[in-house]
Order: sequence, then C-alpha cells, then structure tokens
Amino acid sequence: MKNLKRCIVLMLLFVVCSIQAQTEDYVRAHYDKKEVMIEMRDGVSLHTTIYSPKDKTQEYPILMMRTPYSCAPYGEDNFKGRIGPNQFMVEEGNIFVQQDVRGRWNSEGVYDNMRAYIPNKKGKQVDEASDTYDTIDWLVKNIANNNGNVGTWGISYPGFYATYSLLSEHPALKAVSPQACISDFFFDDFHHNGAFLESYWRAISLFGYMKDKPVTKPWYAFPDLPSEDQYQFFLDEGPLTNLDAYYKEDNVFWQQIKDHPNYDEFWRSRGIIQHLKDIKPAVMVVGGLFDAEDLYGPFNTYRKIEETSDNYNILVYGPWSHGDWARSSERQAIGNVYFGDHLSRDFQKDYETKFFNHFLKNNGKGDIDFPEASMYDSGSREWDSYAQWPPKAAETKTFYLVENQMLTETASADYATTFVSDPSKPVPYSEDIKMVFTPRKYMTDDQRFAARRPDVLVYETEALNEDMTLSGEILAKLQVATTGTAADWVVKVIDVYPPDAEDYPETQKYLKMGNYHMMVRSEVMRGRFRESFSEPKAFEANKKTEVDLTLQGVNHTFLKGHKLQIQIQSTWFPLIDRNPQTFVPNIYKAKAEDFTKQTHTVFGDSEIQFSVLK
Ligand code: PG9
Repeated sequence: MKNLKRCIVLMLLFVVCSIQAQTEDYVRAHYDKKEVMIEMRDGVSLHTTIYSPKDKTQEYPILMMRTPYSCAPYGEDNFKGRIGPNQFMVEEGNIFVQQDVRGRWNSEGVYDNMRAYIPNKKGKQVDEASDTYDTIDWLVKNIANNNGNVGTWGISYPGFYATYSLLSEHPALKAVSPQACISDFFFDDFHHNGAFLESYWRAISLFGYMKDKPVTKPWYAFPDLPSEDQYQFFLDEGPLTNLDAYYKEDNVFWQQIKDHPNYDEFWRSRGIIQHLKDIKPAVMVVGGLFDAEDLYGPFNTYRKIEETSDNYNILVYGPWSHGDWARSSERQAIGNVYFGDHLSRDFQKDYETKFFNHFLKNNGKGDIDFPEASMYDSGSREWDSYAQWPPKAAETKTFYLVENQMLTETASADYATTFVSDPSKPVPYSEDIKMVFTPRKYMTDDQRFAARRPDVLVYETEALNEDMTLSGEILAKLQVATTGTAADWVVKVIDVYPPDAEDYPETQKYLKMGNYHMMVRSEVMRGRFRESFSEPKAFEANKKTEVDLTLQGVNHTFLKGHKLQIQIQSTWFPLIDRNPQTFVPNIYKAKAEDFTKQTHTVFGDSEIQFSVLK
C-alpha cells in the first residue's frame, strides 16, 4: 500500500513538474524578460522584473504583482512558468510585472511588515501607495507596447499590496484584484481576535529578519526544531517566553508581536481597511471559504469598499483553501472533503481573465455580467449568485445551547453546563502529526475527535427534515463564567454528515465520511478583548459574563438528513497559544506558574445567531 501511495505521489510530482516545465518553456518562447531598478521619490530603488510579449505588433496592458516573497528566478536568462494570475492570460498576451517591495529581496530600503499608509504624505515621505504610484508612472512611460492601462493583483501578502495599490490613485490603474488579501495582522494570519496563532510561529522567521542590501538568496533561516509533532513541541516548550530561545533580538517581528499584545497604534496603523474610501478602479475581491490564513481580509476589504465607494466592486468566494483558485488541480478538495471539478480553471478563465480584459483591454466598454457576489455553496456544491453580500433574503435565526446537548430555537435560562479547561492538556486543533508552516487543512477537518473530549461542549439539532442554507456571518453571544480571571472562547460550526455518506478518494484511510463532522466555520475570542481589543479586561471569577464573537461569512446548505452542530471549547492548540486562564498583563511574558486549570460555565441563554436564507 505504501509503495502504491509513493508511486501516486511521484506521478503527481512528475505531472506538476512537467506542467511547470511546459509553462516555463512557453514563457521563454513567447516573452522577453527585463530586470530594472526603479527609483522611488526618496531615492530608494526597487527591483522590478518585466515580462513583455515577443509579439510587438500590438499593445498590451500591464499586470503588476508587488511581493515580499521574491521575483525569483533572478537573471534575465532565467524564466519561470507563473508570471501572471493564470495561464490563460499568459497565452493571450499581456505585459507582466513583478516587484520586490521595499526592503525585501533584491530591492533597496528597509522593510516594515504591513507598512502603515500615510494619508497626507509630505515631501519625501513614502509608503506602499507612493511606491506603487512611482512604479506605475515609470512603467507606463518606459515599457514599449503598453496600452496605458495597469492592473494589480496578488494572493495573500501580495494581495495586501494589491489592495494598497488602490491608495496610489495613479490614473493608469484601472483594475485591481486583491485575493486572500491580508488586511490587518490582528485579525488575519498571526492573530484571531487577539489570540496569537502559535501555529504561525515558524513563519516569523520569514518576516522578522531585516537585510542591509539587495540580495537574491534568502538572508533568513528557519529555526531547526527537534520535532515534527507540532502539538507536542509547543506543549513541551510551554510559555511563549521559552520561544525566545529560537528568535533573538534581531528577529524584529517577533519582538514587535511580543511588545504589542493588544490592538494598539502599532497594529491599528497597519490595518489597510480604514483607508479604503472613494475607490475608483474596478475591484474583484477573491477569497476561499476555507482559507485558514486570510478569511477576514477579503470579506472586510470588499465590505468597506462597498460601503464607501461607488466603483465596480465584486466578490468571489469559492470552496478553496489559501490560494487554491490559482492552481490547476482538476479535483477541488480540501483535506477529506471534495467540492467539484475544474473550479479553479473555470474561475481563471471565466472570471479572472474576463475581469482584467474588460477593464484593461476593452477600457470597461461593453457589458460584463458578473453578479455582485459569486459564492459557492459548500454544502450543496454549486455556485450561487447574489445581488449583494450578505444576501438581502437572509434572515437572522437564533439558536440556543440547551440541555441534552441540543441546539434549539428555544432558550433554557436555567440551564448551564461546566467543563474543566486544562492548559496542560489543551484541545488539539488537528489530529495530524506535522509541523505546519501555516495551518490549512483544519478548516474542513473532521471534528469527531474533539466532540468526544470532556472539555469540548457539543450542541446539535436533530437530523434536518429539510435543507437549511446559512449565508452570511454568524454571531455567537455567549453567556459564560469562569473560576479564573481569563479565558479563550472558541466556537465551531459543524455539518454532521448522515451515517451513509460516501467516502471520497481524498478521505484519509482511517476515516469514514459517514457521520463526518465537517468544520464549516470556526473562530476564537480571547476573552480579555470581549469589550475592547485595545483595553484588555479580566473576568470577575464566577460572574456570568457576555462574550460576543463574529464568525466570518459562510455560504453553506446543511442538507436534509444532516445535523447542524456547535462545539464550544477554551483551548485550540497549537493553532492558537494557550491562555493562562489567570489574567496577566501580557501573555507573551506569562510564566509557567500563571497557567492554571479552571472550570468554565456556558449558560443556556447563550445565543448563536445564523443568517439563514429562506
Ligand atoms: N498571509 C500569508 C502569510 C502571511 C504571513 C506569514 C505566513 C503566511 C501569505 O502571505 O501567504
């Protein structure tokens, strides 16, 4: 069996490499490559790679991606397959530009994670908006055969720079597609509602070390860890202070994370959403419904532009994990769950290529028939088109957490249940034994392992006698108490499959899809931030307290025969760090003796408010 698996993996690897080789050969045969250093208004020069079609008989728009992840391969004779958003656009012919952002790789300057936007820059003040403006200005004036129109795009951190490009206000910028776009590191990637994603800890190597000159090889290194068992490694390491053994003072970002445990000016100033007003270029925001890294960003980038601007602004959310829509896999599956075929290819052809062609090649003339929001239904496995997001027809339906582990539409004020939360035996976020770079698969993982733990509360409906579609955010208004003075509250929304559900080829061999507890959405609220992300507050021991938390949007039909389940827990390790459960000023500086076992209570008038499509 093992040999068969190995053969399949090798075959897939061969297929992927041959596709890459084909696309690399295509680029080398059809594009010229040029590398320039473009000088910004403050004299710092940024490495910029330009791929121009060899066919000089026509003009092309410029598609730019600004990135902290390098423009490799460096050297005008070295090519790569992926030079643009997708292969359709490469084969159709466009000018593709990639740029190392300030302070990264072969660009000059000093890096600043999520560099704060400066609204009214004076003199030589710079940010990513001014760098984008200066770059676009140089490109349209210096690249042969460009048609004067520029688009920007990017996935994840490059998605953040795409959003940022909107603030450049360069007149040539006509279309922008922020995809899985980071918007704010206190709610995307490294934190969720103030809880630190300890599962991201290794990624801090990538962003924490600064370099003092342009380089084409990595200047940072990942820590050499003694174990691939992430749960055990971080549990053995104990308090976050012990991780200082791996990251010293020269890891600037680790120091910043530790020194700013609250949503203070350091984080607030770096959030991009607050600046998205009166946007002019066309925008297509793209996200993955099961994106473990940047789910908050796309939803809230789209929402803010919708609220403040009257530009063309649409939203596309598919059954994807981080960046899946840019891949070429035929079957779209995340972990054990299969969603459909050719979903990424169809998006690339029918959405992404069409969007950029309309605004950059046809100058926005003619009709373009995208719905306002194209949302895949991850339960019924089909695309929905909505005239707005969340859909107008959705109505709030409130469920309560009551006795006999029932999730019902009737509250039970005198019901309460307790569980012991022990930071020395935290609830795993995944059963996989691996040291991830960033979390991914847990977003659709089976939650039966958690449901069977005494420190995870489970509430579920009876098997549904008709389909029920949730479309929009979910608001959990928890009524809780703790014997301690601090606690995290995790809410998980789960689709319980019927006993006869069929396995997929992707289903892990020790699992069966019958009775699969599919994670649909999940979120944590670090209890100290329940009233304010900037002013943390202790719990009063044993006092009934409300903790509200919003779970990001879903578009999921719970099919007839399925059950809607809610799980509540207070540890989620090591996705997030452990809460000492006694209030300390800064958890990053907590000591081993601060971590205490406490008894938590959840009351029966806790509400889960769903947005239900009639
Ligand atoms: N948002 C992703 C990320 C950011 C920071 C650390 C690790 C991952 C990304 O840019 O892919």
